[in-house]
Amino acid sequence: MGRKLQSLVTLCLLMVFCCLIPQALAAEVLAAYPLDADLFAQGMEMVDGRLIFSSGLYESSKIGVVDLENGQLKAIQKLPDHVFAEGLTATPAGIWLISWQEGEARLLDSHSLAEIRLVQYEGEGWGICYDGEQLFMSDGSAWLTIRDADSFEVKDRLQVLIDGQPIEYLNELEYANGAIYANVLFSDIILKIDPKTDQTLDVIDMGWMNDIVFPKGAWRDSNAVLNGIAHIAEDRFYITGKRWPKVFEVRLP
Ligand SMILES: [Ca+2]
Repeated sequence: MGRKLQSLVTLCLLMVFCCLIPQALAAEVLAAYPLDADLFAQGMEMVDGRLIFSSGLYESSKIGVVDLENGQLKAIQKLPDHVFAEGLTATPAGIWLISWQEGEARLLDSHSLAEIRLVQYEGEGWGICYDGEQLFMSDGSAWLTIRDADSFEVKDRLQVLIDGQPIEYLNELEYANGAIYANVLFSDIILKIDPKTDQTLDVIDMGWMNDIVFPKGAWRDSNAVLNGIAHIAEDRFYITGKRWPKVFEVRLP
């Protein structure tokens, strides 16, 4: 199946599932903060009260802390020009930051964000999260690779399913309240996944946010898609996207 047809099938499956479950529209915006719209959101996570954010693209990839007062990234650590930064997640040893096609994962100091260690891995890197014991990493497919949080070695894989059907293009991830939240590229949807059963618990449709982020007439970059989930506490999360001018605090089911 071609890539376009695959994404169409994925989208149709998600839309059907959305219609079937009433809680699919239960997200609620609590607050909005400015964000530098040049940033290319790839990973976002709250670490010791700071919103850590990675921004992609070759020659301009970086990681830093979002200043919610002015939307600028501060305490920036730039990545080498050949690296396209992707997702990030914090572990007791430091913050893991992965890359798209370079096979490089960096362990960074949780405070300074300075590089501690570099490891190589096979395949693509899209999103990553940590459940307190192990890492879950997406690569654009329906599979999540489970990795050791210290060595980054592969331990296992799980395939994300809705009614037995694999859901591709899993992107930015976040672990919260016993579930993995996953952005799905080519959609406005966040999946809530049970890592123990591989099954999708909820499909959260965030498409209604498009009119809030980009009101009628507002310029929108062609790359501007939902891609950024960071758990704050309980059911509250920060949500953003690539080239979005705002970060939103929302409640997710
Ligand atoms: Ca995240």
